[in-house]
Amino acid sequence: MQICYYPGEPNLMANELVNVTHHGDVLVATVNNPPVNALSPGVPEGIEAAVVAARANSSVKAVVIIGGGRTFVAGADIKELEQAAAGHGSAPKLHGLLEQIEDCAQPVVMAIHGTALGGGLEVAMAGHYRVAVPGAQLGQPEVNLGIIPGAEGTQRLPRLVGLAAAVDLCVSGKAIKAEEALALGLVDRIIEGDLLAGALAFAREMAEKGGPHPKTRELSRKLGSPTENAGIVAAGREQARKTRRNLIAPLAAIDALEAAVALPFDEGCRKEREIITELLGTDQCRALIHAFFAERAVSKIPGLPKDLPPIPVRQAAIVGAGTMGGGIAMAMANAGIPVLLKDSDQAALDRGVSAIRKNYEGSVKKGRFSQDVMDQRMALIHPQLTSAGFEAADLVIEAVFENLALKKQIFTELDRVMKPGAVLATNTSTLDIDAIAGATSRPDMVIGLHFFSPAHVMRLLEIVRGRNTSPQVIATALSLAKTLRKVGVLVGNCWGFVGNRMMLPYMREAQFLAEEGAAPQQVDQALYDWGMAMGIFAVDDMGGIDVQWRVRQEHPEPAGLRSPLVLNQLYQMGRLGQKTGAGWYRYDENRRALPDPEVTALIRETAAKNGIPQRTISEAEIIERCIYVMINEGARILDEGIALRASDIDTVYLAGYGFPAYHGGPMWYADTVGLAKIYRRIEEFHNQHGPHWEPAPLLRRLAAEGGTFASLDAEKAREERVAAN
Ligand code: 3H9
Repeated sequence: MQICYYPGEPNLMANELVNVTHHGDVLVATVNNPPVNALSPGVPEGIEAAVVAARANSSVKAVVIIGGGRTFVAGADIKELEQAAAGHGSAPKLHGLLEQIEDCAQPVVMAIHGTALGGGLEVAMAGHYRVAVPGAQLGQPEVNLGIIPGAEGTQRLPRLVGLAAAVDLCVSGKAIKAEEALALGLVDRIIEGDLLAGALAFAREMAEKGGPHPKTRELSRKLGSPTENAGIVAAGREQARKTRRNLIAPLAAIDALEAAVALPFDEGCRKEREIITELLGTDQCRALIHAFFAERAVSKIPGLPKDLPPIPVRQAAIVGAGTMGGGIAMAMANAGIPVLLKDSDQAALDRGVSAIRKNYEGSVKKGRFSQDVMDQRMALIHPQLTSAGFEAADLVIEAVFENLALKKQIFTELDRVMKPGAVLATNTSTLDIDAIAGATSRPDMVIGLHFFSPAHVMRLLEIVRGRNTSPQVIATALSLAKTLRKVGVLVGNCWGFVGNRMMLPYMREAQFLAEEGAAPQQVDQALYDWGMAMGIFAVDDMGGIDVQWRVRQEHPEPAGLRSPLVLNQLYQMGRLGQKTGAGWYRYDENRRALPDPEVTALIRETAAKNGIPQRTISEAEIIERCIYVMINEGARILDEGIALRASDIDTVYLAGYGFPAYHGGPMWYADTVGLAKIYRRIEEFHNQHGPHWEPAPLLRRLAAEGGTFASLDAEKAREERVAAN
């Protein structure tokens, strides 16, 4: 293999990000920009130089463009887009590169493995042909970042796959496998075995066949008639409004795709450029880019050596086969980890196993996986009444109900049974990890693994570090989160950790709003319209009024602070939420929540008895009080070091609490509104509603300094870099 750097032709020189090699009469350009071969500055230039060189060299009969390392090109460099979204620069312009590729007289073959996403797929579509390994993933995920494909993707994609499939891909942002891409016409051949060898053979075959080779921009066969297209576009818009609620980008993507079928290619490209430029200036785009990097920042733990090897988890054990234990067992089995599922009560164990089976059967029925896969997963879960075999497990997760005395007793027993070096984890959602660790002789091996229900579905895993938890146990928990395809966020030990500690004041404030005159359904509608996945009263009914009641018994408001009044009465009336058919709402036979006049009357009576005046409350006040109360608690959590970064709090809320990603998470949203404004409102609420609105000291300081949570994160990151060097 000869490496050619084109000495003497500096303008055409491929660079260190793109290697050029000659394989006989085929020129191969290999993108080497780890980890994901993003189109960072230098990469488009490198590819273009390689193609220009090929075009000028008559001995080159074909070109193959391929990714080095684990993937083809996973898109534009999102750091560059982040800069553009912040007003520094513009979206990368790839038109020149794409034209060079498409106008090349020799066939240009894109050889895809790993992922061809966003700008990566856009580059690939400018090639005359695309080949891919089985399972390679192709997609236009730009809407997840608040933008649209902006490198002519909205113009080439419908020409290759038709408008309907293009709308589906651009609106959903989903990636499809090479096999589906082949069926759609996005890929020309699947290469089994060595990709480069297959791509070289394909390229020679195409060169032999002779040109002209298909230029995607000139294809029109799949563009459809105006009548057909009008129907597709209308249906797409309806779908986008339903499935991508409140998001601007999916609708904008449809506008650009509509231009592709209605306008000449160049005009369509101009329209696409206008749209992406506009989108890059939106709060939604900045928030979604923040959410992308926030999720990736959680695995960077200051002081935790990167090369610290996690303890391999080859065998797991779980204590408690209830909803949480069963869900965690499924999460383990889904990742291929054998798991012993213990419950000391035969009936509870049977119920747990049958719930797991039912759940898997549902997935098989829906076609999510085959009966074989279900059988394999079931075989990995070993229900049992004793701790037999626990001594061989590398990790045990206790998932019994929230009772400290019981948990301590279980940990004393686990300490006796588990082998040295095993990780002892608790799934507690509120209790003191150090108190639980104190029941063992090895507090360094104890950690909180707070899963969210349903544990095999929800992406968030709060990893709670105790006072003595060892770095290796933390590294193991972070690595386990990745294995389980979850977002593991390391948090400190306090009541409720990050998520539930912020949730409690949020629930409380919603109840105060109801007592002051906003109906539960009005509060819920305002929150839903703002973007929350569910209204808070509906959440309360789903989780169980008894659950919240118990939490409030164990964790009452400090003396002198206002406390919600109606919840106790619902509890006493046996209105425990969805499970009893009534809570804040009444539920019909289809579990549809209906406003209940009985609750309205109960709230009115309670307010009257307690001298709480009733008034009309605006949607804006509902949002401010519900969201700002979380932000205020988040600021305390950050100040106390319970969360490492404001962006970690955002990730907790985005991955586990149905917070809308286009608001970036509570702390990012606070920055967007402006901390001075938020602080002023909190002061007003403090004066109006009492001491539970005491502003957090960190919020006061940042508001006074004109700071933001994001700048605080950036400052910390800088200090950590300095400390690490
Ligand atoms: C686009 O293309 C716009 C175009 O239309 C052109 C407009 C003009 N850029 O996720 P991981 C980093 S928009 C920069 O943990 P995985 C990531 O931050 C883009 N950096 O790996 C992380 O860094 P660190 C469309 C990126 O194996 C590291 O790579 N494309 C980019 O679990 C590893 O990432 C997308 O939206 C990027 N494009 O998953 C794809 N991608 O180690 C976005 C990743 O410092 N990327 N990084 O924390 C992904 O979905 C996943 O990263 C991928 C790999 C599936 C590729």
